[in-house]
Amino acid sequence: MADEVVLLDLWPSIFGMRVRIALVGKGIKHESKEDDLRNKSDLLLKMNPVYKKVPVLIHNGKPVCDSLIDHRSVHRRLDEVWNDSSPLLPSDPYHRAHAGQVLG
Ligand SMILES: N[C@@H](CCC(=O)N[C@@H](CS)C(=O)NCC(=O)O)C(=O)O
Repeated sequence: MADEVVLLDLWPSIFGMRVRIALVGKGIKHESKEDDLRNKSDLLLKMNPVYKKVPVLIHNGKPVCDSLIDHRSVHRRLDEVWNDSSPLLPSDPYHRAHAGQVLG
């Protein structure tokens, strides 16, 4: 079954930009949905009920919410699932931690 990847986004968002670059860099087909942060969609409220922020990466119906926290959790997820193409983060845990600090 093909992966379903949806990005809840807002085009000027630097956080969203990080995820967009990662998706394109890894060649992951996805659908982008712009949200209106003054009138947040039901999907955003359902997928990120605590912080209600974009970006949210929805992979096969499951959300990953942060582009920065936990050493870029969206990026880690993309590397874990699409591990056959262009790694976004170093494999070494020490270097990965530094990538999160320096680039975050
Ligand atoms: N920790 C989040 C921050 C995301 C964030 O701050 N998104 C802003 C847009 S750039 C947002 O959705 N703001 C809506 C709000 O604060 O209600 C990340 O790393 O992705």
